[in-house]
Amino acid sequence: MNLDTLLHQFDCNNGLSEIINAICKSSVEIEQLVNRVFLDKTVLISKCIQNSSGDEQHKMDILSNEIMISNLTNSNSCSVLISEENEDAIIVDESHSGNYIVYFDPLDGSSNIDCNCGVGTIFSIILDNDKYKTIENRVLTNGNNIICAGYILYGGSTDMVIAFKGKGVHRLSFDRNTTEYVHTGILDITNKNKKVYSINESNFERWDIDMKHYIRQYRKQESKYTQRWIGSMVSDIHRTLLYGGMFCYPSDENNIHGKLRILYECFPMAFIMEEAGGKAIIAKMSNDR
Ligand code: AHM
Ligand code: MG
Repeated sequence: MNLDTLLHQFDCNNGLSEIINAICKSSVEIEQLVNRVFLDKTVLISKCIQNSSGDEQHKMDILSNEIMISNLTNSNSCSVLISEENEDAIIVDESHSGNYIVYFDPLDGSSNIDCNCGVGTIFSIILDNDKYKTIENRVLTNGNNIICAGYILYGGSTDMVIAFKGKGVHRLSFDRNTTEYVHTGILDITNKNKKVYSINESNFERWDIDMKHYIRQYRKQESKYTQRWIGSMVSDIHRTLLYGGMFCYPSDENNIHGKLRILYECFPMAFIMEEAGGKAIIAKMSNDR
């Protein structure tokens, strides 16, 4: 089954399938950049400026962001685009405007790209219900309004994982011969039982007492857990979905609000995890993050 058949099966209409196709098209273009990263190294991984989240931007981040914005705008299905790489929400011009707000991180994990580890594009989509309200009153305040979320992992192969509300999580793999995404499985974490915990344990001394206590349970010999940490969220979540286990990124003394961004990283991954039968929890939440 290819992507079009899947979208048809799920009655993705009113522009939703156009958005997903725009994200797929973007992923194919970003994939080509990722593949060339060492050949055009000086250009693609040159450091540029800090983005709105305070991270250093690579040229790759900027190009991936431009690709996403251009394809999503041309889908004629989005009213607002909210990117990790842009300070402000992008209001799509009336002539191209549609019914949905799309959130995305065009290239998560790009700080790892120099060592050829898997990086990814993360997205989530909500219906833009009331265009007469100001943008501040329309954006996502929790993950419950998400109708579709997913990621594309640019790894050994390029995989798209996509979740629709109430319809589970689907994995599609990019076939470079036919240049199509092909359905390669349904991801259900409930029957995956590898004992893996995934966390950047080098932050241990900076966690609060409860967090230290929680992780010590995994460390105990009798727990039989092993630890894995790629340091690229899309790769770490992908492994967790496929094998089971847990992933977390707690706040610490240096990152008092946590490192991961709630809109671009946490909400979409939590949505996917829950659709796959898993749990997503937030222990503490600051109002300003
Ligand atoms: P990025 O958006 O700048 O790429 O940062 C997010 C990434 C995640 O993919 C990953 O889980 C995390 O940063 C790893 O951070 P660290 O290596 O500092 O633990
Ligand atoms: Mg990111």
